Amino acid sequence: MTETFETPLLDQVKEPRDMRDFTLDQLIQLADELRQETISAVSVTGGHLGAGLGVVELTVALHHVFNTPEDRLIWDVGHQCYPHKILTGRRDRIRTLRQEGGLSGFTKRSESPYDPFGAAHSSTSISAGLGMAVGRDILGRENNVVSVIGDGSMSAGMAYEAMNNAGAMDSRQIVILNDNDMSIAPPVGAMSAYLSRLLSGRSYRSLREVMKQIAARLPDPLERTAKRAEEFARGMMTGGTLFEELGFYYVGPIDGHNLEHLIPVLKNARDARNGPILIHCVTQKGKGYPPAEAAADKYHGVAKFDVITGAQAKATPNAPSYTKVFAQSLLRRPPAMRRS
Ligand SMILES: Cc1ncc(C[n+]2csc(CCOP(=O)(O)OP(=O)(O)O)c2C)c(N)n1
Repeated sequence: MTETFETPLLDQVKEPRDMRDFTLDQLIQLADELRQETISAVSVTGGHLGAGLGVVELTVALHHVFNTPEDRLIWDVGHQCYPHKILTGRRDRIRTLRQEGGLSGFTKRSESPYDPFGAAHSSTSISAGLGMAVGRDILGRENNVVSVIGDGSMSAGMAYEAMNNAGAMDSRQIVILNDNDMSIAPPVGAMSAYLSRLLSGRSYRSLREVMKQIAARLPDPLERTAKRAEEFARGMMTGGTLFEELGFYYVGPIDGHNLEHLIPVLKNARDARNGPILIHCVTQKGKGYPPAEAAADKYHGVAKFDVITGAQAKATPNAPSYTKVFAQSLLRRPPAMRRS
């Protein structure tokens, strides 16, 4: 069974420029409509749901604040990009997700100029963003580069290789750490424990605190006042974060579902003129859809489902698994092609 819903604001957004002048109230309503549309689409296609629901507000805020596609927006893994696809000219095809001839379930460069980086592998977005930032600097351009990476993906080696280089090169780049305390399943390991400690030591920062913190990165003439603000803000912190030690300017944690907070923080990050910035956003995977919020895996990947009950379609009995078909197809290849 499906739910009917109205989407008067989403209907007006063919591309992100259509929402750049929206008021805060309109953006909040747009996020609600976008969430409904995402749930509705995935209920008929199946696919990744929880991650996309967790970044609905972030997606709205990013496309509102940044001049995409000129500003590059890179989604790590890309499995959370369905709301992004809906806002970037692909709403009419969103119910073809992952179908033959339809939209990809990940970001895909050939699909849209709003997808500057094709993904599916995790943990590559900071590295890709750094490459784009350095390229931009060489070409003397001004566009922003924003990478959104989850806490799960932040635990892989490539993210650290990228931060190692980003901190040293000091290129202007924004990284948003989307911390929902979930990977495909609940996360394990030292990084997850570290982020939990970071959060428990610092409740959400108030908007005022975060603005003071980030003001230090704004260009002159604000700089002198900002420097004092920075000292004030830093004095309240419990010590350097890992990200600061690696050369990032750390901002947060902030509530990634609160557009009133997200928008000014993103605007300030956009207008900051130097170095890499990491904005620590706290979100909830599956946000706004009770069956997803209640599920142990937060509906990371789902079959088609009933929107009202959340019940997922059962797998077709005896249907072969993807990996089995893949393995059998490899085995059917002539022996010469099997040698690597
Ligand atoms: C190199 C690589 N390893 C493993 C995976 C499987 N995988 C898909 S999503 C994901 C992590 C998801 O966690 P997170 O980055 O926190 O994003 P969230 O889904 O919570 O938004 C992983 C490990 C992958 N896509 N690529």
